[in-house]
Amino acid sequence: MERLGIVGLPNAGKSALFNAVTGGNAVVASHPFSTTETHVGVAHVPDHRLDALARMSESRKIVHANVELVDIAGLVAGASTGEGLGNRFLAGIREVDAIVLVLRAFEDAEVAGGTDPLDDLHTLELELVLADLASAEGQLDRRRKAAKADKSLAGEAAALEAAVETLQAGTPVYRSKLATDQRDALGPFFLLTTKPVLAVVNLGEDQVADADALVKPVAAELGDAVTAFGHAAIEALGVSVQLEAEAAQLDAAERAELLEGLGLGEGALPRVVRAAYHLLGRRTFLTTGDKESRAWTFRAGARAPECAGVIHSDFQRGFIRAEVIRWDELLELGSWNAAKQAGRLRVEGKDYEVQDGDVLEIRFNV
Ligand SMILES: Nc1nc2c(ncn2[C@@H]2O[C@H](COP(=O)(O)OP(=O)(O)O)[C@@H](O)[C@H]2O)c(=O)[nH]1
Ligand SMILES: [Mg+2]
Repeated sequence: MERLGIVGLPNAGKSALFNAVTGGNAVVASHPFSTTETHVGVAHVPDHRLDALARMSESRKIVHANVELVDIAGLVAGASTGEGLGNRFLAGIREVDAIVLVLRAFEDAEVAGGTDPLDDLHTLELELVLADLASAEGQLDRRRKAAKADKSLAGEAAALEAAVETLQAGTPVYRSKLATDQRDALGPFFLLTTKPVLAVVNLGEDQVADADALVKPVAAELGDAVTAFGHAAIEALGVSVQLEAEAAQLDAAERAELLEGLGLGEGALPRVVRAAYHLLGRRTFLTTGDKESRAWTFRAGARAPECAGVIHSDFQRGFIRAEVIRWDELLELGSWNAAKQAGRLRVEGKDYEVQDGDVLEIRFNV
């Protein structure tokens, strides 16, 4: 399962966000090191397509895609040189697939800390950059030597050199000018700022109306890096974490009423999880029937047999073909049988690139 690491300064609202998204119970408190150990929880990826198909099929069970969330404490200014919990947060960040930066905007005299999300961003980035710089510089000599002995390693060494230059200028790799193939070549070095980033600007209830004005400068600063798949590697969202955490405690109808009343639609928490899922290059295909409707996670660009293997390795090994239809076409036709009779199920072979929102049935033989 993909892991998202929540990173931010003390009191930015990391644990509150973690709890709101996972329904977990990380300690939420207004002092810097209340969370000295890392909490891990699982969040559903909300998906209205799945809900609609489950209603259509009258499924007895609905299974969402999931992501793992980690509440990583301990990042303070100077952490890379031993302040606070020192470098301990770094190990936590190395293990995640994407970083969720929580940047505080909410104002509350009782809760220590600054309230300018750009200040938070710069402080966090500096610590991440310093950590990466130490790590990248530490590996450079060895890589240069290795590249001299083996020319096929030259690309890797050159990418590392470019990264060191970027980091020395104080710029995280995710918003450097490095080309996509150079970024890919940095994979083996396990840097922190090569990971996709979702910035969550934590708004006070009274700031929700000004969300755009508070989020825009952060989005502009982060830039618009794209991944090897050509989709955004960086995104910024405004969320009133506390408000949404309170809403998350209510039952569905009350929650919808509260959020609608504030002009927040379905709320921002589903968007946070979905945005992160997409930054990771993850996509969803669906299966539906009276027993269950289910969202399955696959890698953007994967072909039908690989996707079949997500359901069961036998499906991949013995893959014959897939019957495919887009979720909204299926919904319109009303049932799998109706789609079949109308001749609307496409028959796709081994080379078919599965699309986000496809509904599949796999034919296999082992
Ligand atoms: N007023 C207000 N307080 C918040 C908000 N989000 C978090 N807090 C409070 O800020 C304090 C620190 O939150 P916490 O999630 O523990 O921060 P962490 O240190 O980043 O994990 C707690 O007292 C929260 O109740 C918010 O949106 N508005
Ligand atoms: Mg915390």
